[in-house]
This record gives sequence, C-alpha cells and structure tokens, in this order.
Amino acid sequence: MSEQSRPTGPRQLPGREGTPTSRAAMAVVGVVIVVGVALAVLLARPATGLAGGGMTMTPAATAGAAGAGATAVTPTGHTTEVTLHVRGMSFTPSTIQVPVGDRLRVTLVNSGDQRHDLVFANGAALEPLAPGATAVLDVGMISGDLEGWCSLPGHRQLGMVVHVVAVGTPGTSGSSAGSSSGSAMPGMGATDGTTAAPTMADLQAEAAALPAYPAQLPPLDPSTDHSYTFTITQQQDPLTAGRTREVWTYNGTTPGPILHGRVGDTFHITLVNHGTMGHSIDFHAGEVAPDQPMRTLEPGQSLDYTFTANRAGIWMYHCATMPMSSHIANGMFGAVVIEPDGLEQVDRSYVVIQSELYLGANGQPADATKIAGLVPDVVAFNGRAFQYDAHPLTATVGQRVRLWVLDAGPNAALSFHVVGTQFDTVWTEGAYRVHHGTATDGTTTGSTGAQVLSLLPAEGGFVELVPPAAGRYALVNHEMSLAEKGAHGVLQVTG
Ligand SMILES: [Cu+2]
Repeated sequence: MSEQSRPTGPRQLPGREGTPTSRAAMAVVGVVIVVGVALAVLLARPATGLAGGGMTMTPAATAGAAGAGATAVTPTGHTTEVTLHVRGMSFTPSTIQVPVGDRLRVTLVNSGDQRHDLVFANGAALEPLAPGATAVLDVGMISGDLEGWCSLPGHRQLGMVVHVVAVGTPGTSGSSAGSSSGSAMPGMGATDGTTAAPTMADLQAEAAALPAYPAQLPPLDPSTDHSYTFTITQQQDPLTAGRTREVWTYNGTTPGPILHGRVGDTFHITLVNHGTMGHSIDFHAGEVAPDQPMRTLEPGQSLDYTFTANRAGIWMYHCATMPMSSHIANGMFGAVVIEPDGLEQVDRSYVVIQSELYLGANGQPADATKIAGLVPDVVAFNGRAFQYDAHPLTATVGQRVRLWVLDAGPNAALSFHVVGTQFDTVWTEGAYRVHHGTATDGTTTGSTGAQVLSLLPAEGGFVELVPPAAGRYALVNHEMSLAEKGAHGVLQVTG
C-alpha cells in the first residue's frame, strides 16, 4: 500500500472497490470460486432488502454430483426432498440420509430470528434468507457424505451444520470428497497462512500511517437529553500494508461513538442497519426490558432505543446478535461515560477501550474458530494496535490525567498499568477503591495508591495520575503478551 493511497481524514476507511486492497480481495474471491461459484455470487451481492415469508429463491448455483467418486455412481433418477428448519443456532434435522445416486433438494425454512444461509461443501448454496423466508436448493446428486452449514460469520461454529449421510455408499462413512473442510470460506480460518498474526513492526507501521481514533473524552453536553443516530455499516479497515479486515461498525468507526453524560440523563438512539446481515445494540448504561430495543434488525430496518442513565460508570455498548463474540470482535462496541456526581475537574480526560482481533483472511471478518479458541492475533486500544505509540496521548508535568478504561473483550482481561506512575485514584464498577491516596475503607489516608486497574470483559472504571516529570509513559495491558499484541500506547508528558 503506497503512502499516497492512505486515508487522509480521520478514520476514513477504504471500501472494497478502488482501493489497493481490492486485488487481494479479488484473490480471496478467486479462491472461493474454486469452492463454489455460488459463494462468489454471495460475496459480491449487495445488501438486499427484506424478504417476506414464504418467498422462494432460485438456487444460487446448479450443483453437480455431490460427494465422493461422483463419476462412479449411477444416478437413480430419484430425488430426495427434505425440509430443514432453523432452531436457535442449529438446523433441524441436523442429519439427512440420502440414497447414493439420488438428487437432494432441500427446502430451507428460516424459522429462526435472524438471517441464515445454507452452503454445501460441493458448492451448492442459498443466499441468506430473512427470518420467515423459505427457499429451495438443489444440492445435486449425492455420491458420498456431504456437509452443509450456514456461512454467516460464527454461525457454523455455533452448530449450524447439517450432515448428509450417503446411504449405500461402498465403504460409506468418511468417503473422501464432499468433505467438510470449507477452509476457504469467509471467516472460517484458512490454514494457508493468510490468517496468520501480523508482526508487531507491521502493525506499528500501519498505526503510524493512519490517523488515531480520538481518545479525548468528548465534552459534556449541557443538555440532559441526548439524541443520536447510530448507523451500522460493514466495511474494510486497514490492518497492515496490503492487508485489511472487514469490520462491522456503529457510525463507521470501531469503537463506535463515545457518549458522555451525567447521572439522570436520557439518551435516545436511532439505530439503522445499513449492513448486509442482522445486527442490534445493547447499552449497559441503562436498564430496559431487552426484548424490543435489543432485537436484531434486518438490513434496512431501524429502531429507537431510549434509556436513562441512573448510575455512574463507563458502560459498554455492543451488538447483541448471535454470535456476540463475532459481532464484538468485528468492531461492534463502544462506551457511554456517565460521570459520578461531584466528579472533580481534571486537566486531561481520555478514554481507552481494549478489544481483541481474531483475524480471518485478507478482507474478511474475524475468524470465529479463533475467537472460540480465546487466543487473539491482535489486541487493540480504541480499535487499532499500537496507535497511541505513534500518536501519543499528551499531558504536561504536574497535570492531573484521568483515564477512563473499558474492556470491550469479547474475551480477554485487561490489567491496565501506566509505566512509571502510580494511580492515586481508582474508581471501578461503581466505587472508588482509592481516592487521592486515601483508601475507601479509611485505613490509609493520603498515602496509598494502585499500580493496576484490573478489568474483566465489560468492566470499566477510571484512574488518575500526576506525571512527575517529562517522558514517555507507556500505557499497557500488564498481561504482557497482550501488550505485545498491540494493547500498548504512550502518554507523552512534556515539561
Ligand atoms: Cu452485529
């Protein structure tokens, strides 16, 4: 990626086309074509509107014979017809028996509450179906065992798999082709190295070349009533030179917007889904009955979500559509900062949100298998690894610096430390632990402090420090391997 081609504005993200990444993206598409032309159609397909109940689609591809030894099997001339339903995150039935040589026609009834598709290892594929919709897929002639699954990110890993058992196969089960590798599927974790973790140097170079996510806490709006529109997008985000990942965002950035208010404020959010799959939102900052405001929106839909922030904290918000681990890992999270009553003014206020990246192939969303394995490739503060090494937070000697910190996860903990400093104030999950050097149990007055703010996923708080001299103070996750994967930045203090 040349310097000239880099985004110049704050957090401008290149799209799929007309960018230096498109060639790599095309290569990915090319690989997918080998698996099935239908999948390439799926990838290139623009967002579609809502499908009503009872709709029937033409199969996206006409499949040939399925399974092993296709040429050696004599067609029976008979077709096995099966109806599949969706229950939660599984297909039912999950196993289909088909005589060898039969054609298989599957009617998929999406009786679930979000979009699903159905693809088979032989390339037969249905486009994503809206809830309530029905479509028919000609899977082709069955010559051996065959696996099918929902290819939406993370759905296969949660169990949306259907096994076609070829009855009467010589030496049946496990007959080779029709196998379930699917390694070139989007988000499935190809094993050819394209999903390998980038080097620290490559991550640092990209962070230096891109503008940083603004870490300053947005100023308090004097109003007690706040209205926002959150538009959900699915777009490309640069990772390293020549490599991107698909991110899912609120308003085009990950994290999404940082909101700031006081206890008692009311927030009205209009959520609009401009993505190509179901998404939603869950604000921890207010108490609501989840059913309606947190429901999954189909592409093109919107909803209004209103909550009153009755308690102080740095509250996470995130997409609540299954699998949440994938939706959060792909970028759908942010923070609402609600100040405790009587919070003192400080010289600098920043927000630092940790999250993990589990990389799929170039241009693809996160690898759901890696997510389930809990070993991230990259860990980020405010969405990008090492960005505040290149673009430090700033303060001057003697200033009081407040750092609001949230662990967005989806999975890893955060042991937040600022090298060279001690926190004389720590507020976490609703209470001070230390306040200007005084322990909250009153045992120590004016002479105690803390070295770490420890947070599990979705926990948050703030720390305060006063840097004693000019220097570069590293912000780290003191789970050091996570710092080395990108949960690292700098507070640059000048005299
Ligand atoms: Cu989502």
